[in-house]
Amino acid sequence: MNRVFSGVQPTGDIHIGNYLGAIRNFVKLQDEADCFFCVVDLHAVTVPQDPKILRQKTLEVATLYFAVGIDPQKSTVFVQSAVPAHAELAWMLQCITYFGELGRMTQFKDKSGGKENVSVGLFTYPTLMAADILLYQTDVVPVGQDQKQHLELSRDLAQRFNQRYGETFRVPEPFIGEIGAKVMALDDPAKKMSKSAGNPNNRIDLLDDARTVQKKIARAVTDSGSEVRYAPEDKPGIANLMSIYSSLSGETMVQIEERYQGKGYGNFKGDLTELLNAELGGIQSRYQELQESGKVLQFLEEGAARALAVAERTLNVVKERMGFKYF
Ligand code: ATP
Ligand code: LTN
Repeated sequence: MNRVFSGVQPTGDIHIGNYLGAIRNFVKLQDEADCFFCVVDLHAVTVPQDPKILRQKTLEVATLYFAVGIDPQKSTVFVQSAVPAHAELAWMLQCITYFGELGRMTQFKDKSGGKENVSVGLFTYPTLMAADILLYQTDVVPVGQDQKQHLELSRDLAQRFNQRYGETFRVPEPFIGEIGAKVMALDDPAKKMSKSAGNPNNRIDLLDDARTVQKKIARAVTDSGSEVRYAPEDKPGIANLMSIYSSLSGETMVQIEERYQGKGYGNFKGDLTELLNAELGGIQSRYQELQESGKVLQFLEEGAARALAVAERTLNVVKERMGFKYF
């Protein structure tokens, strides 16, 4: 059985980009693979965090994992900081990661650009991500398009380590869906939908209520004209909304174009709002139930124990290979 690993940071609010690009694929994969899904709180502290809010957000992401349909019986769901092997392997991998390699990471350039006092952790962030993945001898990593470069680094580090110290890590493959892999911002279709963007109107959060969704979609940037036509170059705003529509309804772009022929943007936006609210409504009621059940911490504790056992196995081999094994 294939091993799957992925992670989401407990920063900001989880939005439909995270859902359609990554988390929804987690749910599909759990029936065919041995899945590990992590809330990567060590990654979150690469930029300043309030400890109380970090803890609250970590539990929120974990609860959302279960609310979207990740089953704690089928998948191992855990918090990264509960498994010390992640930080330990990250150090070892940092020592085979080149400065130049990390300097080329576009996410680092975007997130550090124009800022003073950028942490070293933000720079080495992709190496910690490689440690997450390699510890579990992962075959497949479901992520959005923006993580492709980080995945390449994970593959390079696995191969480099194997060459220097002998076969130790499986070399992971990315799994990037065709539709939804890059959901763009509602207020600016040239940028990706993002948790850390200042304007909350850039995104639809999984926990947004129906009225907020309606307002955000009504305000979403469209293009001149009124034709619902898929033309990412000429009409990036409407193309982005059509991608979201298609991800939710399963219809192709041609089918959507036919359905809205002669009907204009207003009609299309109304139906998209309904589709979104139907999907989010189900997630939100399961979220509520999970919160009330008080079971999330227990699931996470069981998950951490399972993850720890697998991670320790790999870490022991790494230590042996590197000359760190004495007893
Ligand atoms: P930030 O924008 O603050 O960096 P983020 O929204 O990218 O945060 P992450 O926790 O970094 O959130 O990402 C979680 C998962 O969601 C990753 O697999 C990432 O590739 C995916 N993802 C993030 N944004 C999008 C998007 N706009 N479209 C599709 N997938 C996305
Ligand atoms: N960097 C990722 C989050 C992440 C991740 C991982 C994803 C951390 N570790 C391991 C897949 C596998 C992001 O979405 N920004």
